[in-house]
Amino acid sequence: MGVEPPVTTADLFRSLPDSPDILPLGPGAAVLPGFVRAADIAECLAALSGVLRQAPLRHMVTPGGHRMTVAMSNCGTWGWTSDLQGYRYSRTDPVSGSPWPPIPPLLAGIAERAANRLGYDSFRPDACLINRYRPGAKLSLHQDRDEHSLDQPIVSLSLGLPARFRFGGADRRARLRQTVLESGDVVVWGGASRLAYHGVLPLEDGLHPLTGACRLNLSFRRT
Ligand code: MD3
Ligand code: FE
Repeated sequence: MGVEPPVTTADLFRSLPDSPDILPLGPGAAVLPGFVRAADIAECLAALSGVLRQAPLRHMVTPGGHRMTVAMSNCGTWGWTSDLQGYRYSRTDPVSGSPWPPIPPLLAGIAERAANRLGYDSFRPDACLINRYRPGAKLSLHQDRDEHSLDQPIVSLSLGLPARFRFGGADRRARLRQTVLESGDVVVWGGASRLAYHGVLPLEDGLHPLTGACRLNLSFRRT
């Protein structure tokens, strides 16, 4: 009868993610829960309010003619837009005709540090899509494929009310998994997960101390 070698603390840790603050979601994708702490979230929101004064949130229309329930805006060199003509990145805000406001350095720094944690050492976002969900707002299952840099991740920062997020694989038929994204959570979507189908279920009612009855999601991209 063989005697098992003793289980060491190192053995126990090998079966866990590299670090308890990184939760793998899929190939190349991971959540950094609470990467932005409550005290810093207020500063993120202050930076964001400056952006939204220059480029107010608006409900875009899909190429199919549906008004999106999520209100959107952008900062960065490029901004994502949708209208009856299609989806595209534009240097200017179609509402004002002016360039989108720059990405506030505080926010770009958070996205870059999060990407660094997952091994992307040269992530420099040139676009940041700002999504605002009020109760009932949702995002149907889709892929993000309007960018050229599919080797670069998308980094998302959630602020305010929690949301149920669904994601599958690069094939629409892949089975869906769900996770709740909370205020301060950052998700890095790279590698094989970059083209994963994903969406957000209708936001539930609630009140967040910093955002009130809404959730904001910032997704940092390299076009
Ligand atoms: C997974 N926004 O704006 S961010 C979007 O919470 C979008 O507002 C969601 O999907 C939101 O396009 C999710 C997280 C996210 C962003 C890009 C991804 C997840 C992704 C690209 C590939 C796979
Ligand atoms: Fe998306």
